Amino acid sequence: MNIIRFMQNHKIVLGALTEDNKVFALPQQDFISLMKEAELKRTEILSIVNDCINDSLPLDVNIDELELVAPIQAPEVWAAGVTYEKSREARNYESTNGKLDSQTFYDKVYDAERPEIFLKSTSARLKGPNDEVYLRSDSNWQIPEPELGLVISSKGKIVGYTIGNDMSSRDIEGENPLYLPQAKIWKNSCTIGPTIRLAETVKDPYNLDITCRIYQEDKIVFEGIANTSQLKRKFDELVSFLIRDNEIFEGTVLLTGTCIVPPNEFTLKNKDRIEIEISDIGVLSNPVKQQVPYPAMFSKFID
Ligand code: DO4
Ligand code: MG
Repeated sequence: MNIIRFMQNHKIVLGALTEDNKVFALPQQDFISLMKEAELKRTEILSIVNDCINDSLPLDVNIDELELVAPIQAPEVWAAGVTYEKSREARNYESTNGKLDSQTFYDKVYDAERPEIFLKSTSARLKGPNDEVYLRSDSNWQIPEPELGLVISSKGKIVGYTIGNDMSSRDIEGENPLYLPQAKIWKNSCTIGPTIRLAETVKDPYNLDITCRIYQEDKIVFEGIANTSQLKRKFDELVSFLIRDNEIFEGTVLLTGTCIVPPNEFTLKNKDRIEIEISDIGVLSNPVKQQVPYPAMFSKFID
């Protein structure tokens, strides 16, 4: 069972998408209301959704015709890093210009007990399916990071899975790891969607296929495939570090790191299109837009 949000008569409607692709409108305002209702009734979200569906008829629409928006207005999106070997290799390459001769911060964090976790986005910044992702004007090396996202409760319970794009600037991060917030957060640098797969309906979250395709003028210029079985850590382990001595809000999303990195010579371009597919969740598609250079009045601060 997947949860979606879609536009209907200029309003956002919460919906359920069943295994046989039927769409039902749900009475709850949003996914967070559904989470709170389940907690209050001490039941699972799936059982509330099933009760609603059993009492109604599917909409006379095809899922492909719906205008989907981000399935949850997550108060915050956090992200884990260097959780896959592939990410460690890429980080080492960009921070040493490919001339690796000693252990890096990335090697250390890959093996350390404490994972890397950083704030990626907030509700007001977060974008969804088909929204544009932007390219920074002060970076020449930018890539999408296709990641499985965990939807969690304020107590850290994993209630669902979604797809996230952790857009990243490799040259800014590679120059100095202290630039991480600028390499990760800018306008339209994080999208999630198109659905939330309810945790109760995922057989094995450590066996989900992740595919990333990048199109230039409708031709595939990059395709990468991975599986969550390659993850170095456990999802509960990542969540336990996120919630440790922290205040986490209902419906927070935690991205679990990337295991697909385009070749080192690749950078995204204006008008590219990124597709990230995860089995049982769907395809998150976003066009790419180059940000205009920084206003001239501030250019004296930039080379
Ligand atoms: O250390 C930088 C971030 C790594 C990251 O975002 C990832 O591995 O997905
Ligand atoms: Mg990432």
